[in-house]
Amino acid sequence: MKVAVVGATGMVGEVMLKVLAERNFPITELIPVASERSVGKTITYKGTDYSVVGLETAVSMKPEIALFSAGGDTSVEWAPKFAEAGTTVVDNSSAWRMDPTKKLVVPEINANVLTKEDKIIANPNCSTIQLVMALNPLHEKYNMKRVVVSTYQSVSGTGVKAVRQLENEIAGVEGEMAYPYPIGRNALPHCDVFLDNGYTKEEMKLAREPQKIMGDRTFSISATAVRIPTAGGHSESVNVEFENDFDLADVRQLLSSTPGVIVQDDLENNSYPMPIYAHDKDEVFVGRIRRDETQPNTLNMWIVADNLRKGAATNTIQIAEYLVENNLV
Ligand code: A2P
Ligand code: 11C
Repeated sequence: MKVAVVGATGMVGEVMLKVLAERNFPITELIPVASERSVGKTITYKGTDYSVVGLETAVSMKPEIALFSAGGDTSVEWAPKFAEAGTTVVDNSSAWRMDPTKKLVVPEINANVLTKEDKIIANPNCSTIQLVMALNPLHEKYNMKRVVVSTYQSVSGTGVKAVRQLENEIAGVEGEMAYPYPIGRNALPHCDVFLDNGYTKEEMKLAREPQKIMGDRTFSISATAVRIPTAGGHSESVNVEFENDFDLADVRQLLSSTPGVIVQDDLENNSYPMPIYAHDKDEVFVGRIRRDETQPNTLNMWIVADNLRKGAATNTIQIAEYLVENNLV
């Protein structure tokens, strides 16, 4: 496969290259793509040097697959141009996710919706992916009615400028600010932009994307998204009310047997998911699984995953792997 990575010099793009190499994705030619500022820079992949090219050049090279993570504006403008040239685009931005003509995919849940005709495929938001990985098997058995989720999101979700802001604050040096306030020793109830309904765009992604991925609008999700000074992954406190009652041992068993999910829930040994352990891993970690004692059929749990891996690069590449394995490109 001739594969373009659009945004190859960015935070997610770099992880994409790492994950492609680790998983031995069948690449015959790699096309690293970035903005005009980076054209000519060298990217090393599996010991071979590749020159970064611009978008126009990349389209003309007609890759079979283009993995996009260069922001929504780049996706809106350029994904259709690649698609017209016959390339299948897997896009990590929010540009196409809620477009009814585009599929929104977490391979463990709904890869079977993909066909050869899908030329632009959307990768969900990072905090959505880890949430649905844990909710889907439980919903299939107990039928969810309502979910309340509060997130504790890593600065890496904002990008390199935010990671630098945190590093500068820790080092006590002045620098460019990615957020309107300090992030060290702080918590900002503000991820992405505020919308007219008083929620942030990130919170509305969490409310809407799961319904599309799981192909079900019978449940509702209410979200509060918070940025905290961590760098390794996103965490989520999740309260789920089901139609049917559940058995806690069965919940643990269901989650443990779900591919891509690891239950880490041994209180005697202080074992629970944390970003420092989820960092650099592809799995979604679930712990603190317990009954909500204030309401029937309701569960509390804590979900952690590396937002740049399963939340972005790994999920995108799993979609590409599915396309290749099923002759859809
Ligand atoms: P560049 O490094 O040349 O700016 P991050 O999210 O970590 O900031 O990374 C964004 C990625 O998207 C980078 O690889 C960046 O390239 C790329 N990018 C940003 N704007 C454009 C654009 N207009 N055209 C192509 N690539 C872009
Ligand atoms: C964050 N979820 O952590 C964001 C990053 O819609 O793909 C990814 C934004 C998106 O702030």
